[in-house]
Amino acid sequence: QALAASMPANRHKAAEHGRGQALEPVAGEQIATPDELVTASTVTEGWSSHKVGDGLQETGYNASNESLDRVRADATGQALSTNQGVRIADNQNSLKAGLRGPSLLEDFILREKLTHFDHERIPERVVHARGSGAHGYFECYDPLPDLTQAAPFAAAGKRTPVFVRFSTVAGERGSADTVRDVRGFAVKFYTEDGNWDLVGNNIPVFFIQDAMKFPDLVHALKPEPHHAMPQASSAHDTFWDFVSLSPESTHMLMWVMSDRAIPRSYRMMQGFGVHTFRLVNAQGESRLCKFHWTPVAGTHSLLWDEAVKIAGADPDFHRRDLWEAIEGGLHPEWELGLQVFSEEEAEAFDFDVLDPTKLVPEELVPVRPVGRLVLTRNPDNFFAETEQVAFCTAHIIPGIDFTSDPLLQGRIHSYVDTQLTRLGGPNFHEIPINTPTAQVHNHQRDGMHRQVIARGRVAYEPNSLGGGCPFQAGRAGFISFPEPVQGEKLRAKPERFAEHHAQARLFWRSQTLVEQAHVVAAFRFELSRVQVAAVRARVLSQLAHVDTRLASAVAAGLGLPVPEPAPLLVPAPAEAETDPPASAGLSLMARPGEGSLAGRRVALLSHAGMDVAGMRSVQAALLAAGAVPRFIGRRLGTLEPSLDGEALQVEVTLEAAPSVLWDALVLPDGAVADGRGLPLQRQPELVDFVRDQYRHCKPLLMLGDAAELLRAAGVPEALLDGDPQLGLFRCEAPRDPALQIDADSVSSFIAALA
Ligand code: HDE
Repeated sequence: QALAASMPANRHKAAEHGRGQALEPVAGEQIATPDELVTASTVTEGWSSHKVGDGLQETGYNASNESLDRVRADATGQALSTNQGVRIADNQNSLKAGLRGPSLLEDFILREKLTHFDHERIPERVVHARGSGAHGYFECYDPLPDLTQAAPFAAAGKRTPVFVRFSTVAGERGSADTVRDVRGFAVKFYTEDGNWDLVGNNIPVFFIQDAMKFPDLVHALKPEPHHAMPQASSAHDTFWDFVSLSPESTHMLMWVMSDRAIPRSYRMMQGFGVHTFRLVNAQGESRLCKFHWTPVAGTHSLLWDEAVKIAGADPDFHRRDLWEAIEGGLHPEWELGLQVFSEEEAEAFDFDVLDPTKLVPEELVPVRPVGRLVLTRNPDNFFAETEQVAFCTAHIIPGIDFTSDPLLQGRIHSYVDTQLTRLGGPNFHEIPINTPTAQVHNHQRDGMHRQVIARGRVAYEPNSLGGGCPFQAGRAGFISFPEPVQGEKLRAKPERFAEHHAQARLFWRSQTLVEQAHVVAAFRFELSRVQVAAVRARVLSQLAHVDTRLASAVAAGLGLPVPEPAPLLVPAPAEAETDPPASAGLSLMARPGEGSLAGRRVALLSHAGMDVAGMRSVQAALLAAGAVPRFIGRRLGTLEPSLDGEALQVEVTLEAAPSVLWDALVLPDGAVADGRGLPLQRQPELVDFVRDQYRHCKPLLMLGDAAELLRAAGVPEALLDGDPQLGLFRCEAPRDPALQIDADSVSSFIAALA
């Protein structure tokens, strides 16, 4: 013990087994692991929620972070060492024979360093390679024991730690965030009954109905194999060839061509479990269920022109937004809602709930709010956490079960399988981010990168030599819902899977005119990139089943006539039977959110000669509302003020942060020319900035006369003095010595931005 205390400890080893024990384990004695500290009661007790009660602190106990503490390394105050713990004297020079001599093979320090470096990369995910993650918790509003025994829903106020990863699908690991694509929304719940992964997307339906087609879909979507283009884009022949020959994709295409596929932020998009899942209560009774995540910040998207430009200006736009929000304490939040229904109710729907190209309209089954997800902490290390996290649809816990959705059934296999290659073997569950907070004991042994040192001679069950341990948990363990199954072995689909257009039409009809215009523009853009004319025509023949106005608007943009609708496998059902006129929740506009400015970026244009005090009062109002106002100008550094003598530091330049990176713009009073006397309207970068703000419909606040600059930016004459309806505000108070800013204009501007 005395020796142990005097030795420099490797905190990983020491923390795992206790310092003395690590050096001198007692034979045959069970060693308490930190996991034993995490029991149901420590997770649940003392963390009631302000939603259900007493208004408590935001960041709670997070058991997943606690278990990661075992392996968190901090080099502060430490010497460099090799992986064997040998201190390194010189990290600048390799070992050579003489100053100019050849390097020596015996330089184990150089060789270890290069060898490790050579193997730093692991294969990227075959889909969803580009992603960003964060830690947080799920908090239940009300217990749901009548529906499910799943641990996260056991008690009001109970918090379950989670790790969440958002992603794009098609692009490689280094591709841009703002491409048109589906977004992944994967949540790992570390429950006391084991890990539950809800691996969803931001769109509630999918392209295909059967796992058998997934490799074909992905091969068609990914860069074409001969020249490896295009990156992170579906706008090419092979994708549209495949989907035009797969009418089941039509509904999903409507969503992907909508603004859902270019979200403003991960914090501002919905998430869906997509498949119909099963909830099972302690009595073994089961109901069917769809999962919905709804952002408290509301659903907001970019415009296509913004998305394209942001991809160049800041390819990490969504990653940065999530990171900065969490660092800034603006913890992103979603509400979890369930649509719960019985098998009998499902039978009565005119679509099959096992078909993942169909959603359950909220008019049929309302969404019941059951809890909230809050992201409170950024990862310490991107690779160790966000890259190595392994989400698997097979990871479910008592209370949750699968249905026979043929897409889900394939996924249950695929996710575990893919980790074997990506993470290098069957022990990926031992990578800290994947380790459950629940105890893990079984007779699985060995394999690449095994971490656990399983003690004793018994690695089989039944056994008597190990006292029968670990033993079967019986009713305390996972029991599959005994769904009755019968039928012939066959490769086929139910007939209701053959109808592909009714819900695509429902989606179209549920969009506002603006959203419809964006859908048309997206189809036009994508299809104009397609080279083979027959593919374009075939897509139009599918759209003709959805809506004639849609089909002809897209066709007009391509200079094509609308072709005959594609032949149908089963006759289209009579419209009145299938088509509710619209489903309110399908429009992005249906969920404006709580009206907060949290994390919204506002450019405060700064020029020599401006009224600094006025700008500062707007800055204060924006900060108070949770926005991120920054002074932006042509050059960094101090500006010479003319009106009030206050010096101002420009924080960011027009070049570094072009217009598309901002949600709104404030133009100062008093700036008509820059320090060189050049009028603002003759500075092209400034004019472009204002033009894009205006074109992208961003709120604009003028603290004085900005007519010349706006005119140069192409703003129509009638709007030069502002138009609140269009989000253009002009402070009424003229430039005056007291520098009073008209508070009404500022608050209208803030309201418009929210
Ligand atoms: Fe995935 N999917 N997928 N997928 N998926 C993967 O797993 C797969 C599907 C989704 O942040 C892969 O670990 C098959 C639907 C997300 O790490 C892979 C089928 C939905 C993520 C895989 C589907 C998803 C993935 C690639 C059809 C929405 C990222 C790397 C049968 C409900 C998770 C990996 C993360 C990742 C297979 C269809 C969502 C290859 C075979 C439907 C969010 O295993």
